[in-house]
Order: sequence, then structure tokens, then C-alpha cells
Amino acid sequence: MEEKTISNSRRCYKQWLWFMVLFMSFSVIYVDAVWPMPQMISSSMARYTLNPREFIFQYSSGSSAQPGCSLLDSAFERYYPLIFTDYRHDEWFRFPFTVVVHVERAECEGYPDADSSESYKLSVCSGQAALRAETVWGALRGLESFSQLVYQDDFGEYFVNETEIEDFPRFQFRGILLDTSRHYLPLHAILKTLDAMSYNKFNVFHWHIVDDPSFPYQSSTFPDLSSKGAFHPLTHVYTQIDVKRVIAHARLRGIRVLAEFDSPGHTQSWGKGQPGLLTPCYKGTVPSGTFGPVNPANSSSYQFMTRLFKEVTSVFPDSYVHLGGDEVDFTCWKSNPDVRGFMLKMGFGTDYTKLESYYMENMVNITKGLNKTAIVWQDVFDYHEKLCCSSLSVVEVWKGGCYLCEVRRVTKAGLRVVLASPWYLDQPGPTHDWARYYTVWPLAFKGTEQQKTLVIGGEVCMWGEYVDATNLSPRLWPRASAAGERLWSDEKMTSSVIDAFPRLVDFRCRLLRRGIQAEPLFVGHCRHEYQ
Ligand code: CP6
Repeated sequence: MEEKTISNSRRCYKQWLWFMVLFMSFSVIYVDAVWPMPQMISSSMARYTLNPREFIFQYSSGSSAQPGCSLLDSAFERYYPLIFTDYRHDEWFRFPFTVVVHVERAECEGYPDADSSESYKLSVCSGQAALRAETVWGALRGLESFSQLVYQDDFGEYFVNETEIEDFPRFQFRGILLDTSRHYLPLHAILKTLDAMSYNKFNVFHWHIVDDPSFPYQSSTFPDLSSKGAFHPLTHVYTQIDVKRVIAHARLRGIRVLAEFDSPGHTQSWGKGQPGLLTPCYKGTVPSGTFGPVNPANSSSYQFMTRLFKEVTSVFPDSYVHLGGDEVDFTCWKSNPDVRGFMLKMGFGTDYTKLESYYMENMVNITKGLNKTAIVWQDVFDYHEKLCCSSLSVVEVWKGGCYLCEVRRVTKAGLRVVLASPWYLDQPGPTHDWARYYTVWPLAFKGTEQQKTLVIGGEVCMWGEYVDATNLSPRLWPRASAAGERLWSDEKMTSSVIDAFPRLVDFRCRLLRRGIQAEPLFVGHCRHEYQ
């Protein structure tokens, strides 16, 4: 309880002391309402009735964001029906309630990015709520918390208790990966996932958009990539308009869209629309007719990549771009005489990890030239470790085993880390596996404080081999919520699975109520189950 302290700069401070003394044990009921757990929250038994007809969101007079701020105007519209989930028209007049929003720096037309502040303070007292944030992104997080504080009694009446929250994320990068290559995900499934992400305060949508089986991204520079490489050239593609819709939907929820165009491996589908890009594999002295990774020995490969990434980095506004670099099978490279000749010329001997490093270094330089930060899978660091690390900057750790050993190694080399290993949700796990995702301690490795600051966050991976729109939501939610709390909340306040369980059960009911098909955690029922 000690962590759930009161902010002493609030108007309701005096009442607070009283309530803390009198209702310490009861307060837990209300304090527990918000998922993920805020850094500091306390609440009292005093509560206000909310009348949907007398409820408004308002900009404070000194706020730098004012009416016309598209981002917050649309957030107000979204949150009204999320708060008043079954607004009845026969309400009696009660008390007006206002949520007054104050933002220091209005970037209403901008995009969230790696350095965006998401902190906010929320004070529900004297019959109104005051939400203060440095940025509109923080205001969005505060609106989400406020919406979770509102509850209904058995008669359907809405209430919010006096509450003080001071909140900020533990980690800056809190991602979810969707894979739209193994199965095409229709746009509505992606948009719905973005909605659910915002309820969980996730802020990065890692779009693993293409891979071996299909290339659904409709490139304006290279239209053949999708017309020949998608499962279907018209129905199973993401047009430029689709991509813009995803980015806009994400922006309004404070979510970055991190595009991954994985190479040189995982590129079988690219070969169909871009002949000459992939390495022809040989059987003895003749081509076998099959193809391997992107051909690293041809300068035309890098020219193609330069043009593709020029397009991709202008379509996706985020300052990061994911270059992949994982799971490269060297068999085909080894079989190809041109590649072997190139190895000799470059002095790589027979060490094909050097060839992969050479390829990735070229890719990183291409993205640097486009003013983007490259993020790569850990394989690139592993191969690169001896030569590295000036060109690499962010490494995503995905392999199992001792992942904290890897985190330690990468941060020791001075590189930033995104941790994915403990959060593979694509394969259904044993019962209660949400608890496995909950009890992850990303900083529990031996290292300096400086090393720990290099762990910028983590990511839930929903690989697509066994996942399409039929099972995406229940497989993600509420299991990803466990990772969401680990990445947002204070570790000491949220270390107990036993305390988390009833809160997560309630939060799962809230997700259902908001139209997210979240799977049950155990025997039980929700008050509103049918959507
Ligand atoms: N697809 C791609 C995958 C995986 C990776 N890259 C993957 C491999 C093994 C596991 C989970 C995911 N399906 N493109 C590795 C990052 Cl256990």
C-alpha cells in the first residue's frame, strides 16, 4: 500500500488524509479499477454520480490544446460511449460533471514517437475531474484511466470515486507485433487490435507486414511485389489508403506504427514480383530452380532496397524502421558460385555470418541515410558482436533460453534492447499462462544502471502461422494485458499474481463490454457478456 501514496499538491489533500485513515482497507476496491496499474493511485469512498446528459469534456482555459485539437476532440467522442456503455434516455437530472483537460504542449496534428511523454495527473475531486498532461499523448492515457474509474451500480447508475493518480510508463516502448504475411488480417481486425491496445496503454504497433508466404503491402514504387506476391492481388493486399487508415487510427490512440520489411531471409514472396533479387540455389553446378535469401553479392539488391525503403520510410512517419535480419539460412548462399566468389573477394573466408553482417550493415546505412533508426532482430547482433557495434542501435531479443543473458550482452555493448522472448502469445500455452507473462522481470540481469536504462521496453509477438481474424482477439486478450501491465506499471506494486488475478478478471470483462473478444481466465461470468 505504501506505494499508493497521495499527491500532496492537490486541493482534496485534507479530505484525503481522512479517507486514507478511515478507508485504507476499502480503498483497494477502487484503486484496483485501473489496468495497467498507475504508478501512484489512491481513492476514497466519496463518490460522484455521473449523469450522461450532464457530462462534458472541456479544455482548461490555460491549456495549449483547445477546441479544434483533432486528436483530443476525437478522443472525447470515443471515450463518451466507452464511459457510458449503456446510456439510457430516461435519466433524471442530477449533477453536472466535467472532465477538464489541460495540455502543456499541443501537438494535435503530430505523431507519437520514441521520445513522446505519456505522463499525466488525474484528480477526481470537488465534483469534477482535472486531467493534466505535458502532451496530448499523456492526455490520452489519462482519459483511458478516467474511463476505467467509472462504474455502474446494480441499478445502472454511473459513479466515479474521488481519486488521485500520478502516472507515467515504466518503459517507453510497449509493443504488439502482428504478422500479416502468414495470414492476411482484414483491416477491421487490425483497427480493433489498435483499440484494445489503447485500453491497455500499449504504444507501438509492430507491423510484420511481409514475410515468406505473402507480400500484402501494395508498394507504389514496385506494384508487382503485391500483385504477384500477395495471396490475392486485390482482396489480400494493404493499399496505400489502407496503410494510411491504420497509421491514422493508431495516431489518434497514441500508437506508433513500426513497419518491418524483414530481409535478407523471410523474403520468398518478394522473389515473385522482383526477379533477380533472391539468390538462386544450386544443386552441384546447376541452378536447382529454388531461391534463398536476398542476394547480398549483387549491387542491384541494394539499389532495390534503397528505393523500397525510401518509399516505406516516407509512408510510415515513425522514426524507427524494423529491418528484420533474423533466421537467415546460409545453405543457399553456400551453394551459389557467385556468392562464394563474392565471399572470396571480400575476404570473408567461409564465415557466412560475415556476409549477413555485411548485408545488414548496408541496410542500416540505407536507413540512416533516410534519417531513421534501425531496429533489428538479435541474430544481427549475435553475428555482429565481434565486429560491432557502431552501426547498430536497437536490438530486439526474441530467442528463448537465457534471454536476460542476451539483454545483458547487448546492453553491455551499449545498444538499446526491446525484449520479446518472454511474450510469445501466438501458440496457446498451458493453463494460467497469463501468469507467466506477468512474472517477467526484464531488468533482473547483472549490469550497471546505465545498462538498465538501455532496455527501452518489450513486445508481445503474435506470429501468424496459426492465427487469423477468427482467433486473433481471444489469443491476444487478456493475455497480452499481463505483458501490458509489466511494461507500464511499477514492478514492486504489481509483483503478485494473486493480487493481479481478480483485477485482470474485471479488466477482461471491461474488454468484452467494449467489444473485444477476450478469452476467459477461469470459471465465472461477466455482468455484460453479449456483444
Ligand atoms: N517469423 C519470423 C517467425 C519467427 C521469427 N521471424 C519466430 C521463430 C521462432 C519462434 C517464434 C517466432 N515466425 N519472420 C523470429 C524472430 Cl519460437
